[in-house]
Amino acid sequence: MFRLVCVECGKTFPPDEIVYNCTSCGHLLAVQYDLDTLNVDRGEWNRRPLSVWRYREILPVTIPPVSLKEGGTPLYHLSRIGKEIGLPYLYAKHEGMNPTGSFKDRGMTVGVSMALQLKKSSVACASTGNTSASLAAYAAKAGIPAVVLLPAGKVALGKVAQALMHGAKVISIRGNFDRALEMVHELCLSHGLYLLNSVNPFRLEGQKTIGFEAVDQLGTVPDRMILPVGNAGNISAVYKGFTELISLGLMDRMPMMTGIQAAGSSPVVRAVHQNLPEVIPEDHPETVATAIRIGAPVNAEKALAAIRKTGGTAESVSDAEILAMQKALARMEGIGVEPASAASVAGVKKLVEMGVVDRDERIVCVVTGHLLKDPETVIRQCEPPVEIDADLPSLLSALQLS
Ligand code: AN7
Repeated sequence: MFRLVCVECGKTFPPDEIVYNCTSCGHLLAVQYDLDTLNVDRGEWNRRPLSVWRYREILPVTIPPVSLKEGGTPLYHLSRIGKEIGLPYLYAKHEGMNPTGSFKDRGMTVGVSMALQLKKSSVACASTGNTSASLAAYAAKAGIPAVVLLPAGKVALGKVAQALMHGAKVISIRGNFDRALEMVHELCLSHGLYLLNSVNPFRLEGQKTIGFEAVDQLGTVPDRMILPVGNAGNISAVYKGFTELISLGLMDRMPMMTGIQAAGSSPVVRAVHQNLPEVIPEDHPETVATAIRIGAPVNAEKALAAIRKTGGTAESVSDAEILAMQKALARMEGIGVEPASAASVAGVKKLVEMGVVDRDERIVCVVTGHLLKDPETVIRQCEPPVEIDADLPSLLSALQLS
């Protein structure tokens, strides 16, 4: 059994009420389970395949889920990059290996399942790209229509391609993501579409399983979890999941939750550094990592709590640092990620150099989306292929061999 509870005033709502914000104070909602009456068996979990649904006792879905086999993503030891920056226990959880190439699939398998469970017949979101790609695919699997709003000209090519091909109604607005989210929220309230942005507490339930899997794969609790932050939903989700495992007696300590933003779009970092009670939105966020080009993160209050209660921190990285780490991951580790994802690893490098992170920490960086999401940014950074005549002397000459 579960209910929705306001994170600010504690007002509760029944599990089948369609509500995205507290009707009393307007703050965010979270899913709350009766953990002390839950019968969770660690051995039983370990016998199930590594996936979102391994942890179904602490997920809200009671119907057969809408699933494309999400989760179960690889955890890689970053041996070369770790050696270079002086961290022997540095790992990357590659969420780009999900069905549509990002961690959003964990949220959407739960969110779209909940749409059906709540008898909703259409879904919608605003997106910097990955959410729209994922929603389009899961709505297709569920057999219901999806509407997605994108900031015109600011969504990576692969993501738009996915949303279009999976059959969503794709609308580009002449405005940024933050405005698109306001618009789709209003549309959902007035016209009854089911809103699947991360303000929807059920979506975050799916995403918390990133942390569960990381602990299971590592065989121990990491000292620190590092995530790129846009809307701040994912870092909030992973923290919430950990609090549940601790309540269930399945985890004995809390990792330091650490968020990384792009320098041109870093309201959460500013709030942490200046110890502000809440985030001050940025009107004109800008970064090459378009996935996290977000000025008014809707989950900021949850993320600030996660960072502060765990002794974590937040830091920003420049676009140049992001792109350099994207290339390092690709060339030194064989791991292909999109720019926003590289922010988490670029961030840990900076935090080590600043002396904030200890060298003996066991650290899991979540890399959130696949390299192929944003081919245009890749092409801009790499030398184009050398074109030659189709004969061996030309090949040898191109390779500078004699
Ligand atoms: C690759 O798709 O917000 O802090 O609309 O695509 O939970 O927002 C994407 C966010 C990190 C940030 N990495 O996660 C969207 C969207 C990638 C992302 C984030 C996003 P949150």
